[in-house]
Amino acid sequence: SPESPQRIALIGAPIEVGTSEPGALMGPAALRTAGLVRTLRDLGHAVEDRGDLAPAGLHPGETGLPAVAAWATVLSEAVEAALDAGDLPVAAGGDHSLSLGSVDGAMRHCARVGQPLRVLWLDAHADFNTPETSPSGNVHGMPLAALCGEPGFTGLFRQPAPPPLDPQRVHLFGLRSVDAGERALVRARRVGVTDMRAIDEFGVVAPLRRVLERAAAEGAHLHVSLDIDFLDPSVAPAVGTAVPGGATFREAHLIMEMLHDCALVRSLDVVELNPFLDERGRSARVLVELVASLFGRRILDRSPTIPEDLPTE
Ligand code: 4U7
Ligand code: MN
Ligand code: MN
Ligand code: MN
Repeated sequence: SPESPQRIALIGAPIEVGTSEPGALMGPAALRTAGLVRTLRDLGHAVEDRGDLAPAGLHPGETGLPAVAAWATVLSEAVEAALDAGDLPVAAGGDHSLSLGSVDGAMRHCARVGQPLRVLWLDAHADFNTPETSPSGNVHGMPLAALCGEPGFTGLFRQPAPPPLDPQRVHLFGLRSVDAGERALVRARRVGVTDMRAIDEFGVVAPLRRVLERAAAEGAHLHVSLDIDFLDPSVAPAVGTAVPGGATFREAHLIMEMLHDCALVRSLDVVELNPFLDERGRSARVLVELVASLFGRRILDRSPTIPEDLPTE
């Protein structure tokens, strides 16, 4: 059992209006089938599966910004309510437009209790396109730009809306695919970035430690948004937008273990799993294993020891 059992609210958001590749709406079901709830309970947590959300009045097959806004609203309300009740919401997607709702909900909760919010975005992509810069028009490539108050997103959020997210409080981790327009925006807005080049050079530990130290220093609420394409596609093939050169299985686990140890994570998204593209449930299982590490699974029940008989200089 973990040092600190949590109350976890699992919120399914079978949303795929943000992508042109169908299949992501099966994500929550696949994560449940892979044992997400059981795994978290086995770690000693109290898990309440709230089932899948369904925006009222949204017709199946409805697309475009109104559909995205309907999802953002129900998810924002669910995440905010969970946080207000002291639960740790895990939003299971669904494509990454899901974060428009989950991060919005976290922003509202944090504004009310006066806690600073930081966002760790584990993703191959920056997801900082606007309708203007987007080469695809797919909203799952835009959530951070919308949350950070870039123009072109009117009508997306519940009103009255809190002030937009400060881009300097967002950290992109694992970045390796950026479009020309969003590249300029990421730089101009001074979004925090650890790209794959930096991970190749320094590993995941030093850059992540720096991010977590900043968050710890201000007692922040850390929201983690885990896009499955952060992982190398050889580890998790169930992705619509695969980019080679991603995080390895062990790099990803080490990140999750560090996130557990820092005890700052207060809300989580697990997004972009496309079970239609999976190989016998492999990617869904990898995601469940990663979430388990984030919630306290460790290889042994004690801290690692460095062998004493290591040769010394
Ligand atoms: B994901 C892309 F052009 N940048 O905007 C776009 F490469 O949530 C991909 O990170 C976005 O998976 C990927 O369409 C969105 C593209
Ligand atoms: Mn993404
Ligand atoms: Mn991505
Ligand atoms: Mn994707």
